[in-house]
Amino acid sequence: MIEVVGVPFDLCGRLPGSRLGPSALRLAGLFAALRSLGYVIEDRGDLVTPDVVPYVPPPDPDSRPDAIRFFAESIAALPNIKEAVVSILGRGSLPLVAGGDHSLSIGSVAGALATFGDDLAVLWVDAHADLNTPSSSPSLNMHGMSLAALLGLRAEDTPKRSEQWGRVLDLVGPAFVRPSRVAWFGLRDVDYGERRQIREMVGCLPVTMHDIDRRGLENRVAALDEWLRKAKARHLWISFDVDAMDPVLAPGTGTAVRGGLTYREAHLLAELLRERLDLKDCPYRLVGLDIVETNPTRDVHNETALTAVEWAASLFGKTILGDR
Ligand SMILES: [Mn+2]
Repeated sequence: MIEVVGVPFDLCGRLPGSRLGPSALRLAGLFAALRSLGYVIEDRGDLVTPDVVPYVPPPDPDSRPDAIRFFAESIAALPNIKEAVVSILGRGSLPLVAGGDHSLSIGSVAGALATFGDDLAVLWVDAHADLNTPSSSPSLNMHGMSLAALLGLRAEDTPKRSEQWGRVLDLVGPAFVRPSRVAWFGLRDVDYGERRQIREMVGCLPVTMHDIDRRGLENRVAALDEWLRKAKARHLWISFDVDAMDPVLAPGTGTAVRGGLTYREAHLLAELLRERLDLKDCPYRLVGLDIVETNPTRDVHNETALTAVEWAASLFGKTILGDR
């Protein structure tokens, strides 16, 4: 059974609009797609609704605020997301968390950590590494800090930002994701501080677009599978940021970067992951999925949500000849 929870929260993204993402995914036929594969799927509704529309000021390179943007709203929303995931996992169901900006994954994956401890591997399908801390983040938007929070990364910072970051880490812990249990797929826009961080993370697996171009997608999924087996975590959480896909295919997102996964690459990734998950000897199982950063205000005819729904269908077992 799959339980869908919508998180229409977008205050920690670059642009407002992904608060409409859960509705866009529902309207794109998420439920029909998964039901047709034989799953029982329940809609748990939407969790939090921001009651403000943020003013996004033009970037000012000379002044950086001494606080995480929309910290109060975020720190109020995250425990609800975490609790929802804990209770869905407690019922033995698979949570599908529909966002919303990527900061929600701090809450969703924290729910998995609370349930499975650090016996958890995380696959971050994203153009970005999301490894900034408040001290390295140029924008102070928390959607670029989610993995840093889940890893429990500490950083030297101003007293105010340190206090805020400490509260985020308190919400995630005591168990954090181990650096050797993080993989990315589709990376192509990585900040300076994040590159350094990745180099320090012994055992992690960053699969960049360069790697995919060079070695081939099937080869990189095989490497991912091998890595997952070595990482020895029995539970896998996939966090799917729609900006992993090329903006030609998925324009409806706030941080589009050219050169992403094509339609066929994205689907092959999902299908190959499903093939491996279905193997009798597969030592890990899929325990949860985020689909984040779908922003209908940037989209054309809801294409991005439609593509994300089709991607999820492939991940949950849809094949062309449908022999299951
Ligand atoms: Mn992201």
